[in-house]
Formats: sequence, C-alpha cells, structure tokens
Amino acid sequence: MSSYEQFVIPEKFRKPEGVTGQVKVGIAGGAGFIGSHLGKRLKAAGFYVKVADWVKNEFMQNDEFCDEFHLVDCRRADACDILCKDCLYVLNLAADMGGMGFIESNQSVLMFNNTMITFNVLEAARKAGVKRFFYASSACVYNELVQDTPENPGLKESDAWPAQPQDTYGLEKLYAEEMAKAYQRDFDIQTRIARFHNVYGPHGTWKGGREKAPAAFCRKAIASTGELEMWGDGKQTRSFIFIEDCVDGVLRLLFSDLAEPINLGSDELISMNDFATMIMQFRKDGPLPIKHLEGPLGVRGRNSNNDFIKEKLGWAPSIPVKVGIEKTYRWIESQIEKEVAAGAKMTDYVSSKIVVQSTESLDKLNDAVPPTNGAYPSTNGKH
Ligand code: NAD
Ligand code: GKE
Repeated sequence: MSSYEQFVIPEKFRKPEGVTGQVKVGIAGGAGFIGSHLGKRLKAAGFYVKVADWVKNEFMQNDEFCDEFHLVDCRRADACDILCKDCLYVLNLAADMGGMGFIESNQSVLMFNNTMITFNVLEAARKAGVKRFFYASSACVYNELVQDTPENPGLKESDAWPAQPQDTYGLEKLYAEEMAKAYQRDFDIQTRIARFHNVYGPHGTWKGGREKAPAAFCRKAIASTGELEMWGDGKQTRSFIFIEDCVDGVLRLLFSDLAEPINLGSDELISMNDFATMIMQFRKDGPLPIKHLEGPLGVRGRNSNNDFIKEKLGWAPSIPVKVGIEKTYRWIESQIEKEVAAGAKMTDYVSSKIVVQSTESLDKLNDAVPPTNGAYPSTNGKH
C-alpha cells in the first residue's frame, strides 16, 4: 500500500457510541513540528483539537491546527489537567528536543524537563478518563552498541533491550515507554508508542541549533558559496521519514490494536555525504565541495527495520527521501528569502550552532509563563 493513500480514521473512533458532538483530542506539544501537522490532520477529520504548548506555532495561526490553544507548561500537572479535560484521545508530542547540536549538550536540563512532561501528561490523561494515548518515542532509545557501524541493517524493536542509549534523551524516552505500557496494563487506558526515526519536512526547526541534519543541510546548501560545512566525516548513516508519512503512521497506530512500541521510520539508509550531495542538486549552480568539521556526531549508523510495522499495520512509510527533501528545501528557501528581505545576511545560515545548556527553564518551573530568552529558540523569542 502506498503512503500517498491517506489513512481514513474508522468511523467508530470518529463517532463513538454514546458521544454526542465532536470528539475531543488533546495534543501536548501541539504547536511543535509534528504536533501541529497532526492537529491539522485531526481537525480536517472532524475532531475538536485541544493543544497545550508553552510556545505558539511560528508558521501557522492557532485555528489552522487546533480549536483551542492553551499556552501552558506541560511540566506542570495543572496544565496537563486543562489539556486532558473532556478528551477521548491524547497525544504527547511535547519534549525539550533537537538534533545533535542540542541533545548531546543539554543532557541534564532536557532529562528533567522531559521526565516532568512524561509523568504529568500521562497521569492527567488517566485522571481525565482518556481512552487512547499516544507517546512520541525515538530511535534514540536503541542500544548504541548495535549502531556502531555505518552499514546498519535496520534496528529491530527488540534491539532496545538490554538498554544502553547513547544520551539521556533516549534513556528518558525508554523510561517513558515503560510507564505508558504499565498504565495500559494497570488502568483503563490504551497506550500506543512510536519510535520516530529522524522526521523532516516543512515547518520543522531549521536554524538556531536544534535543527536536525535534513534542515541543516538544506539551509547550508541554499546559503553557502565556497563549501558546505558538515560535522563528521560524512560516512555516518541515517534514514529520514517525511512528515506526511509520520502523521499517517501515528494515526494508523493510534487507532490500531498494536500495544507494543514500533519503529516509525524509513528504511532508506543514506550516508550524510550522499544526503548532502543529493540536497545540493537543488542548487542553481550545482553541488559544492563538503568541508568536514568536528562536531556532535551521535551514533555511527542508524536505520529502521520495518518488518514489525508491515506485519502489524500492513503499512510502512514509503515516501522517497529525494521527494520529501525537495519539498523541505523549497520551504526553507522561502523562509530564508523572507528573512533576507527583512535584513538577515546569507552568511548567517552557513554554519550550525551547538546549543549551550542553560538552567533558565529549570529556574522558571513555577512561573506562569515559559522562558523567553531563547531557552526555546525555535520560537525566535515569540510567545
Ligand atoms: P518540536 O520541538 O517541534 O515539538 C515539541 C513541542 O513541545 C514544541 O512546540 C515545544 O514548545 C513543546 N514543549 C516542550 N516543552 C514543553 C513544555 N514544558 N510544556 C509545553 N510544551 C512544551 O519537536 P518535534 O520534532 O515536533 O517532536 C515531537 C515529539 O517527537 C517529541 O517528543 C520528540 O522528542 C519526538 N521525536 C521527534 C523526532 C524528530 O525527528 N522530529 C525524532 C524522534 C522523536
Ligand atoms: N543537526 C546537524 N546539523 N547534524 C549534522 C550537521 C549539522 O549541521 N552536520 C552533520 N551532521 C550530522 C550529525 O553529526 C549526525 O551524525 C547526523 O548528521 C545526523 O544528525 P541529526 O539529524 O542532528 O540527528 P541524529 O539522527 O543523530 O539523532 C536524532 O535522532 C532522532 C531519532 O532518529 C536525535 O537528535 C533526535 O532528534 C531524534 O530522536
């Protein structure tokens, strides 16, 4: 089955017996990249979408992806109660997250923040009587020892245990998975867990340090002139899933019977050198030489094994990376054009930053408003 055929949510979930009016769905982190795409899709399917996020979406008005927006901090139980009230389904997409320029240099703060979010959203969902719960896990849960060569044959779901994730980001995700599984065993709540493998597409973070390789390479290919900078020797490998496949996969999983964590990723493995070269084909004057720099590298090779998702859902992501990355490139090009017209310089975009850890978000835990000074740089300071 092609992923271009969008999943249609079965009527029994859209109009369940005994529910009058629109079914309410809550999305924690719903102003973020994946959360806002999911909100848009759920709204179009007829759901009433509630979003809780501590920032507003940079690229869309609230009514494009939700019916109700709560500017709140999901590390707080009271905020999560507001989100989950009257919801039949809840999706937790909130996390303090980013690519290699963020997760390696922010190990303590992100672990605290994400643990608080994990606890509070799930417990609020249980208290509110939510029936189905989705948790956004990550390929970062996998044991680093099975990711130490570029020729990764594909990580199977069972490769997560025995556990040795590379960073605290992955360890927290693994713990959160276990918590969701335990809630399902012990309480009247169905939990669904997907391990995303590097999701990319329009509206994703593309600058500031939290962006991942797809957006960073597009941005640099657009702005660079002599050479394109890259962390590492470029022989490290990954697979990348386009946002449309990701949204479709989340909905297929949420409304399925599959209660075990599954990979939600592409199995199209590519080296960073080949990926950057592919992206540079979209430049008017062709590819540039690659300049390799020291930087945070992550694992040596990571790929998704999709046997389990095919067996259980009869579907797997299939949008070729070349197709998805061209759409992403064109979108980033339009963002750069806008910023340059407003006074930015092309040279602002040729290097990637590493986000330095700050305790600002910890210090503001009990404040009514989220931190504003760049603790969440994807907002450009807008709240
Ligand atoms: P994102 O940063 O665009 O979205 C996360 C959202 O969570 C943001 O809007 C952010 O403001 C919000 N958030 C963070 N802390 C919050 C808090 N305390 N209270 C309220 N909102 C808060 O990232 P994304 O790419 O959309 O990722 C969504 C989820 O998927 C995250 O859980 C992430 O860890 C997971 N994931 C993403 C990828 C990927 O490649 N994008 C890969 C693996 C896992
Ligand atoms: N971000 C980024 N920016 N990465 C670069 C850059 C750059 O400018 N130049 C080279 N790279 C290299 C990184 O060093 C890494 O080896 C590879 O590209 C991929 O980096 P990434 O996209 O930032 O993130 P990873 O795939 O290593 O890890 C991400 O995995 C996801 C799950 O698959 C995590 O950071 C999480 O965002 C997420 O859980």
